[in-house]
Amino acid sequence: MTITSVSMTLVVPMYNEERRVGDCALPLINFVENWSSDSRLIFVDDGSSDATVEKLNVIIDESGSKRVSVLRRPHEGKGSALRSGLLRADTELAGFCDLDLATPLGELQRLFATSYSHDALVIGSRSHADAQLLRRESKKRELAGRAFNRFVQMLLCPGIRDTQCGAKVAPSRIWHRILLDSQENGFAWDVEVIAAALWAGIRVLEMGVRWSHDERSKVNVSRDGVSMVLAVMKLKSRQLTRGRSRVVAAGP
Ligand SMILES: Nc1nc2c(ncn2[C@@H]2O[C@H](COP(=O)(O)OP(=O)(O)O)[C@@H](O)[C@H]2O)c(=O)[nH]1
Ligand SMILES: [Mg+2]
Repeated sequence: MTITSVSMTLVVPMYNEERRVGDCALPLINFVENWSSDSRLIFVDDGSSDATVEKLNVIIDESGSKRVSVLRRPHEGKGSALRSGLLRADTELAGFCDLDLATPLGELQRLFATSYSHDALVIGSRSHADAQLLRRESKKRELAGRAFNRFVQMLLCPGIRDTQCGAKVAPSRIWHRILLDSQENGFAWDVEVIAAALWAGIRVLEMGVRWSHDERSKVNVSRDGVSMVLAVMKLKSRQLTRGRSRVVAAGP
């Protein structure tokens, strides 16, 4: 059996991507076309104010694919976009990747295969010994990423060395379970879902991937870094509150 005979949903978040969508949409469509016939590709547009959706619709029409949908939503953030896409998955497996294909599609396929064979949330990692960084981020971004990870490991996700790589896969059943309680709309959403999985006793596997940074990133280290740190603190306080109610519910 090959992994592509399994059904999957691939979610791709987009925000003002008119410059990149032309290069990346067709490889994504072709990738999903190669999987079982009930597989789906969902582009979630997070209220782009440029021509992202118009350009994407032309590419989808030209491809002739019947597996692709575009979900348009008001601008709320990457986490909110991913949650709404993944909650629509009714296939065996579901996952997401960044539009710029920073994690190549071959690597994504490995994540799908491992998730299926291990019934786990499988997360791509740039900090695992097996990772291969083809084009690295700037020193400043790498340092900020490392500091953020130390903080996240201390508070919520011990042992997870990279929560932020934009490629994660799980059986849809697992996504539905860990997204039940999800509230984080921004870039800290990845931390929220990993922490929720660990909390629920779901297996989380970190897999080194080949990865390539695209300079046209929209993530701003200073602006987004501060809001991510604040979001992680909020997640921790929610977890502490839930921990207390768990103890009370268990009773003496
Ligand atoms: N829904 C949503 N997606 C976003 C937002 N910002 C970035 N993205 C998407 O998230 C993915 C990664 O963004 P990118 O700018 O490459 O950031 P990087 O993580 O620094 O490489 C791409 O698919 C973007 O379109 C946002 O505010 N909302
Ligand atoms: Mg990128």
